Amino acid sequence: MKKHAGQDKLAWWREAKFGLFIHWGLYALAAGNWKGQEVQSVGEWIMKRAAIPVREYELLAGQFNPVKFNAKEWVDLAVAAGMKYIVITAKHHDGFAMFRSACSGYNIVDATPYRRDPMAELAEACGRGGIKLCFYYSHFQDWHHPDAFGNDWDYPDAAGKDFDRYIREKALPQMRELLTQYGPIGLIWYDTPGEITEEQSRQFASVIRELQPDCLINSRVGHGFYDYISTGDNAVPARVFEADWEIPATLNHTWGFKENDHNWKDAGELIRLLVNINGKGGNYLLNVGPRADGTIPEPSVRLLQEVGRWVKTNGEAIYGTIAGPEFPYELAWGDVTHKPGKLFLHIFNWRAAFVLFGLCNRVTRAYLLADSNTHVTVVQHPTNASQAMHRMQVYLPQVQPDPIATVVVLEYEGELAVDRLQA
Ligand code: JFZ
Repeated sequence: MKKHAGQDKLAWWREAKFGLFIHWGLYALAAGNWKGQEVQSVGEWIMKRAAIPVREYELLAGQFNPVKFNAKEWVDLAVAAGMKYIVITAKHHDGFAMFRSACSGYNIVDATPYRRDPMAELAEACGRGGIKLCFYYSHFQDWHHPDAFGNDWDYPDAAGKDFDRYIREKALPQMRELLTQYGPIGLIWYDTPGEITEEQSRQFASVIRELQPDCLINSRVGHGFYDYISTGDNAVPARVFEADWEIPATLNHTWGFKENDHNWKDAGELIRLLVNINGKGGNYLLNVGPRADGTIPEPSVRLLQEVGRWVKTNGEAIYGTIAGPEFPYELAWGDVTHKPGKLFLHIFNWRAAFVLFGLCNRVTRAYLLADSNTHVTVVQHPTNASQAMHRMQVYLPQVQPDPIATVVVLEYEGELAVDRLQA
């Protein structure tokens, strides 16, 4: 249950609909392999899955030198994709801070030959590019700290752990650093709350409320201290979900870079997901896993650019859309997004004509979003004795204008009303 009433501060996030997730840390050096063996897990979990001792994993820091990292290129890619915010792993479960941290020497500035703070550079580039910078912070799991949760191979004595000491000495001080060193932060993305207590979750929320009251908090903070809901990873709600929600999702199977993960989705699939998620009321937070040298794998770059080309043309049907409606029958031709006064029909499976059941409102104008001169004919049939439901015939050009998805705009009168199936 949500305990903070999010009002206007959610406005930018509701408008955004599409964000870039970045999982980047020491695990990118391992790239999914340990001692010549591929480790069967997502890349950022390699330390735990291979039970790598802290003293051994720490050695990665000495080799981490992302000399090709260029904050502007990453931000430009997010902009090209049509994304409005970036959420980057400031600290993942491995406990390594990818930012300047005075309270733990286990950070990119003090422990690597790179000696620079990529978060400062990203904050600057995001400011210029009009992108909201946001941080992922693993608050419950920290496999490096002896008192935190998750590392039972170096620190097997669960009873001897003092989780509050970890919170006091590392987690909350680092949250203060993240909330004071980089200007305004759009949101904090906490993760895997596990057995965290209500009081501990409250502390992780309070530090944000105190230092940056406009900064949003995702539901993985635990115990309801959130502004919006994170769904399961890659888990798309089956139906329209009238809430503020966001889905974290991958382009392949891993979050952190894995050199052998070539399970790329294609651009059409990603655009379908974006439209489907937005249509159900959610934001799509789509991940890239940069390499240890600071470059983003080429397939990820290409996919995001392809998606972005489509979003650029069809952005009106993405940004600021709201949940629903649900029509009485499945839409064999595609999917729908919605704004008050406008329905956007995304035609993925082209046909020159189809019937949309259930729309009660009178349509005043119908056209293609990419080309408002292309008129679309609609013929509406209200209910009568032989027809229990409103029905509308839609006539499209013979040839599909956009090979991925063509958007038909239906401008309608009044409050949206849709028939339901009746028993
Ligand atoms: C977590 C992390 O453990 C993972 O490494 C990655 O950062 C991902 C975004 O989040 O993994 C989860 C957390 C929650 C669910 C699944 C994976 N879940 O609720 O389905």
